[in-house]
Amino acid sequence: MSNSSQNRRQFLKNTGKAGIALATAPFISSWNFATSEFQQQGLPYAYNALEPYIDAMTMEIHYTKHAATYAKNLADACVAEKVNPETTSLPTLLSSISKYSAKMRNNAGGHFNHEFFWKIMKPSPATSPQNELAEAINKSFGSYTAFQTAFADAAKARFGSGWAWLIVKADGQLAICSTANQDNPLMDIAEVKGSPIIGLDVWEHAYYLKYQNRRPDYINSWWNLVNWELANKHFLEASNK
Ligand code: MN3
Repeated sequence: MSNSSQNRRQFLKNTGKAGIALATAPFISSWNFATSEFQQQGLPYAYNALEPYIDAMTMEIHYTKHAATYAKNLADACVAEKVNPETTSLPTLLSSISKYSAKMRNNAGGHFNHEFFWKIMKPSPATSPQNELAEAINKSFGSYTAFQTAFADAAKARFGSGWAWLIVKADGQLAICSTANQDNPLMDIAEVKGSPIIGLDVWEHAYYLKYQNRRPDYINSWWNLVNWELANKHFLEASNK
């Protein structure tokens, strides 16, 4: 048995004890979503695991109320609009979201975005981008610091509720963008399209209890949580490396 599968088995055993279900596959592996990925997956860490940067109460409400509601409403919309999760992948649905209702758009986006968000954070991650992604960030933005500034600017400038993203575009280039509400760069209606590498929720529900109106402080803290190992996997998959 390989080390990683041993670690995974041990992790599943541990999280099983804690009563937490865990997604069984890397999140965007081949962009091939199983039926279950239309449903809310377990958080891969405890509500308080991202302290002090994101507080436990925010995580609990965000996961059990906000995100759970997107998943439930997505299921309802799939029934009403005859989308079969057994034959359609979530990214495929997002890529033709303009053909569906606002309810489908908001909740398919909301569900995808939050599942992505939980996994792109982890306690005590690497402190900067890794390997191929680090190289690509330096090439595209000059340095990690310059990238952080540009990403934070996009997150701060998103008026109202939405998300900031680092994506790989179809031409293989990295880009920073932001989307309103629960839209994302996989949607055919997105202004800037591409595959998400990292994404930050800048809805007030994601930070208000701890940071109130100080969105820039939340953004600044968030760098302490970015799962750069997973971000690099997203980058390699999205750019076919
Ligand atoms: Mn949210």
